[in-house]
Amino acid sequence: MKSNRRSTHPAPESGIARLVAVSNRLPIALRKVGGKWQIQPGGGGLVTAISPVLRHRGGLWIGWSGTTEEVNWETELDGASLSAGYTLVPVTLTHDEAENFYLGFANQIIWPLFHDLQTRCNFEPIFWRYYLQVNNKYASVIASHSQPSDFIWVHDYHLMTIAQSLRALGIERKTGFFLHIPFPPVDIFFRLPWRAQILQALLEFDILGFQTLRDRRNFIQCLQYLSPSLKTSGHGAVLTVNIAGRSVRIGSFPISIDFDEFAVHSASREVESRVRWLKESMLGSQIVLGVDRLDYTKGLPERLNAFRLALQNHPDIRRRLTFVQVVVPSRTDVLEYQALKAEVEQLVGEINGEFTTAGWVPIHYIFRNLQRDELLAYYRTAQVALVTPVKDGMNLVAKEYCACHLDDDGVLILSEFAGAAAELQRGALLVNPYDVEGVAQAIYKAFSLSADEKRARMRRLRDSIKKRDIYYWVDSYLKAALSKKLHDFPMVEDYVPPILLRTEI
Ligand code: GDG
Repeated sequence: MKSNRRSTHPAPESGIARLVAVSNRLPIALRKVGGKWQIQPGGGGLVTAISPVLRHRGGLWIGWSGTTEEVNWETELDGASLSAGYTLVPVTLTHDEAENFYLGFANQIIWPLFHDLQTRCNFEPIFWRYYLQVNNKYASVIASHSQPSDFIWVHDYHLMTIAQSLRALGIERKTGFFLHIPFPPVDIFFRLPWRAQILQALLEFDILGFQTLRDRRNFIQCLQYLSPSLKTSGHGAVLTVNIAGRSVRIGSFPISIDFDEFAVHSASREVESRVRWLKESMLGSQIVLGVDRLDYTKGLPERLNAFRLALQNHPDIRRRLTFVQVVVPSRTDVLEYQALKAEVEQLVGEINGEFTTAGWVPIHYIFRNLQRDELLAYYRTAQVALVTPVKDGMNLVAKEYCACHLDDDGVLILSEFAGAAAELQRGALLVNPYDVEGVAQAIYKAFSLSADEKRARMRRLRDSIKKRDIYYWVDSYLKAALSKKLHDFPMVEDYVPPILLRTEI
């Protein structure tokens, strides 16, 4: 790997580490329109979570731009760095790497396996070789753009072997890993042909973070299966394991949202006017809302079948409830996702065909990325949110919905298999997403709850999300990793991200 320039931006204060976030994708989306690249802010939970943390703190974000085409990064990403408030450093991937590492190992093996859907896995050996190759590539970029005092915070399942790659390069850095998706139980994880290599590679990080105690427990059980004498010490959210002469901290850090920002933005004039318009156009019908990326983990067909059953079993809710399902396009070039889209659209068509009457269409299906104001207006207007993934690391939509319910109204129906259920079980109506009858009953129950009970539940939900917001998440992770808090990474007054650092691999 060659790099023609090295980072010139110093750590904000000597002895205080900068944050270097590393993830599969940079927090932007590049799209070619009429032969020119356009940059848009990226979507997804990770971007929502990390951007406020790096902004104006002199941090770096290292990741892939999402394209394998030639791009003049110096002109394209510099502007993006400026508007992001921190420096973006691209990792370039070849077509074969994107195919075998990203679409292959990450999306055809780890994603389904870690969501307990092992029958969807394609354990193709070549994928593994590319996974290691691309992780090595990221490690080389980290090596040339970071300093020994930096804290390298690696995100998610695409990059589980980076710490091992850094060590192989002889680079000593303090490293942390956070897994945004679930960690599966031992009997599922052990189907992975490279299970021992992945566990060993993860243990090269100084700290490993999981979304919930369930995920942390699954991970430790996998370690103990391979190494039965392994002992953990400590108690509470963060444990320590001593293995092969190293001490690794293993914690549970439920990710969250910028609660106050959602609350303030959802009360803005723009959102208010959209809320009024939505209410008028619903003609008195209440909204049940689903917002999901197009993904088979989100339980979309099961949810639609449950709504159909609710309409069949409870004719009194017809015309009085309208299900608005927002599906955000994702991985639409993958056959499996095209099949899921077709299945969802067929179900929507069938249900609408069966129940539509003059002036009322039971399901409003939106297949596109909504503008933020529009999304927040839906959150605010919906009387019920239906968040029923078959498995989910956390699910930020559940938390965002509650943050926007300023009047403490609204009911959250939440899958017990979403990581968020651990924190939100006292206020939400918990359901098993596979139990279509149970979800249908929950929809009816949400519709029939008294105003007092709705308010009491929503207050509980909002209190708990506000108390443990995104800043609490970052602080708890950094405290466990470095005995520091977010504020120990000082805000840099008038910070302007430096010229983008071009990397040649
Ligand atoms: C992964 C894990 C974990 C959705 N539709 C629109 C839109 N969104 C935003 C939401 C939310 C984000 O996308 C989705 O976050 P989730 O957490 O629900 O799901 P994943 O993308 O699968 O995220 C997940 C997360 O990482 C964080 O650790 O919770 O379990 O799978 O922020 O607001 N945003 C806009 N328009 C839309 O139409 N603007």
